[in-house]
Amino acid sequence: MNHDLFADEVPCWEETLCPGALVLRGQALPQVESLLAAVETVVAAAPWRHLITPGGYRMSVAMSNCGLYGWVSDETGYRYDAQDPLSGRRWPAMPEVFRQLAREAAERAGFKGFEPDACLINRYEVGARLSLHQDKDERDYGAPIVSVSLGLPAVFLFGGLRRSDPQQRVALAHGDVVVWGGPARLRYHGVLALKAGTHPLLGAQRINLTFRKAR
Ligand code: MD3
Ligand code: FE
Repeated sequence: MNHDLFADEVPCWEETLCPGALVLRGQALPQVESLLAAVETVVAAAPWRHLITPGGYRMSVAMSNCGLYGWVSDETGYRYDAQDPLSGRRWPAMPEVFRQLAREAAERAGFKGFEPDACLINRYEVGARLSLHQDKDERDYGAPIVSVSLGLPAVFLFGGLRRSDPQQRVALAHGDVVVWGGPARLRYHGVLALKAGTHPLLGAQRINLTFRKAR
């Protein structure tokens, strides 16, 4: 763990969880207000919805997307789609503040020139969880995924390359940014059920942004 204080970077604590997984504690804090305003703009056009898994279950996490592609799930499977199935229209454009934050975080982790074409926005209300999974619907595993946590803290489960590998638990708090790439890119991960609480800006919820290169 080291404390970085370069003139052109947001000061924050860097923690390496494992090779390829870098936590930037508080990296998003200076942009939180613009990020939340941008989330509101996106969900005004592409409202929160609970997707159905191919197995027929309703996800407890509500989702929306912005950018060229959005991650969707239904009875037929998971995919990235250029259209929002609710409206039949393209997803809202990726806000500039999203793009900037993702690019800067990726660069700090050694992925220069990260240009995400998809941002999945997850909303957790109390009790919502994300079971253990891999993110493997993207074309190029050479590109990292950048995640931004806002609102109530969550316990993140970080496993290995096999579902049965042991998992570490990592607390992710408001403003934390994580870059997952290289050897961490295909690790299993999930989020434990969100505990009750009240965040001063977001109330009883957690919002997570994940930036991806889908195509
Ligand atoms: C590790 N979201 O949207 S972000 C997801 O907090 C997802 O909403 C969680 O997992 C959330 O797919 C976790 C952290 C994350 C995202 C992608 C990863 C961790 C990852 C990809 C590979 C390894
Ligand atoms: Fe994931």
